[in-house]
Order: sequence, then structure tokens, then C-alpha cells
Amino acid sequence: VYNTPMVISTWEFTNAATKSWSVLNMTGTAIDAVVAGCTVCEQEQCGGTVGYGGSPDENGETSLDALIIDGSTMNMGAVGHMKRIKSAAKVARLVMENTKHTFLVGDEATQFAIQMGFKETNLSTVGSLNLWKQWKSNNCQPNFWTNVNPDPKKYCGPYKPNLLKNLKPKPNIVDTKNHDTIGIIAIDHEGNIAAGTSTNGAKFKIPGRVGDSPIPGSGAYAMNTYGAAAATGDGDILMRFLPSFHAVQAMKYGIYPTEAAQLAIDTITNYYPDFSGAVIAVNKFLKYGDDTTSVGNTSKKSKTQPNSKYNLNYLKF
Ligand code: SD4
Repeated sequence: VYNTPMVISTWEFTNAATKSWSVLNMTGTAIDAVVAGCTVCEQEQCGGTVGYGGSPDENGETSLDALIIDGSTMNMGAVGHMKRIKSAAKVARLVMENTKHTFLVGDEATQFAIQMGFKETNLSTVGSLNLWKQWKSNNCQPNFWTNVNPDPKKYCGPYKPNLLKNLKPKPNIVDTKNHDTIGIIAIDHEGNIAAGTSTNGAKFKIPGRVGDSPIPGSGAYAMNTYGAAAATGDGDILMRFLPSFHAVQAMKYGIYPTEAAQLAIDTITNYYPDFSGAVIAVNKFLKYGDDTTSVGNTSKKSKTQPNSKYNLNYLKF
């Protein structure tokens, strides 16, 4: 065990990382720390794209995706497109601990959460409804999710299949305003590694869309024996490449976390040069990616903020 514990997360979600850190220092497990950190972000609505009241879909509704991975047992739990329940990470943990399944989706994930004692509640807020109304009154512009330049007269959400025939996939337009998933990796005093994600996905998505974040190997991955990784960015592209799994596999072969994250991103940009996204990675020796990772077709530096309390590594767009 190398100088544990440790927490690393995406973005500047300092309260979440600090919470994870304090859980670890009160001898919580890596899983406890990841769930606690994600939960803070869900409550704080980090970046507007974690938790309730963010990323309304074409119908104006918010839904949540979350994933929890225990790298000591390879036990995992996830929820996707879960509506009307605020605590996605906690529900994901209960999928992991109380069932033999890995991934519950949609209304049935909501029903599972209700059975586990969670309160059903509306995830919309004045803010999210205003955002949606604005989008509607602007002829559903910007439009990210259909492969069509919509003619406002014909197209204004919800999705209309006849407009989408014979169109080639293209990367979605994303920027820091519509992307901010939390991904956390924690290593506890025992050297156990856990990873997790929580997000409300993508603005104005087609209802039913699930992003990369709850998909094991895509949104996050962890294996005690090698390390862990988490991804953030354009989930519709990310999930095609399982970047978190890729980075952990690279670390398995001795590749340093920075290069492992870079490899995962490079594989994506080979196919989608305009892709926006990032991967964070840490190996079992507690080494983590630093300032050489570029993202997409532009070379952008990560910001590393280690201090005596915690190590935060932001690989930003
Ligand atoms: C998604 N990957 O649902 C998420 C969004 C995200 O930073 O990561 N934002 O596509």
C-alpha cells in the first residue's frame, strides 16, 4: 500500500473530492468515498450536469445515469435513464450490493429505487424548465443530437424519424457548458480501488438516451490489480471505445497513467478528430495522469492540484 488514501476526480468539483477524502480518512472504504463524493455533486447539481434540475431532454424531463465499481471484487452497479429519483449513485450502489444484476434502466430503475426506500420526486426545476422552454422557443436550437441540420419549420423535437434517414453519424457539438459529469476514483487505506460516475447526461437529448457514464469500461473502470480510470465528454462517442477499460488495460501493461489516458483519447480522435472529452487515470501505485494529455484535436493541458489533503487531477477540454 503506497501512501494511501487518495481521491482524484474530474473537473473542479472540490466539495465532492473533499467529501470523499474525509470519508476515506474516517476509515471509510473506497466505495463509500466514491458514493459520498458523487452524492455531494448530485445534491449541489455540480456544473448543472450532475443531479436533478439539469440537462432537460426533448420533453423537458431530467433523467440520471450513475455507475459504481468496486475494483477489489469487480462488483458493479449502475442505473441509466432513471427518472424522479435524486440519488443516482446511491441507487447504483444498491444495485451492486442488493442484486445480482449490474445495470437497471428507465422506469424500472425508478421502481427499484422506490422499493429501496428512495423518495420519488420531480427532477425538474425552474432553471431546467426555463432552459427547455428557451430551447423550444428557439426552434430547438442548438440541436445536438439528430444527425440533421433541422429545418425549424419541420423539426422542433421530439425526435421525428423521417428526418433522420441516411444520415452519417457525426460528433456532437459539446462544450464546457453542456458537459460536466463527475467521475471519481478513490483508493482507501487497504489499497482497494473504486470508481464511479454520476450525470444527468446531455441537454435536449432524445428521451431514452443513455450516455457513456453508467457503462462499465466506458464511464469508469477499476481493478485493484492495475488501477482505475474515468471519462467525461461526449458520451455518444465515448461509449463506442470503452476508454476507461482501455486506460486500465494500458496500465496493466505498465503504461504510465498519463499515457494510458492519452492512448484512450487518441484512439477516439483517430476516428473522430473533433471529439471533445477527457480521461483521468490512476494506477495502483497512486500515480496519476499529469499535464501532457491533450484532448480532441486541440492540445489542452490538464491541471493538477496535488496538496497535502488530496490529489485532484483535471484533464479539461
Ligand atoms: C454523457 N459523458 O452523458 C456524459 C456527459 C459528460 O461531462 O461527461 N459530461 O454524455
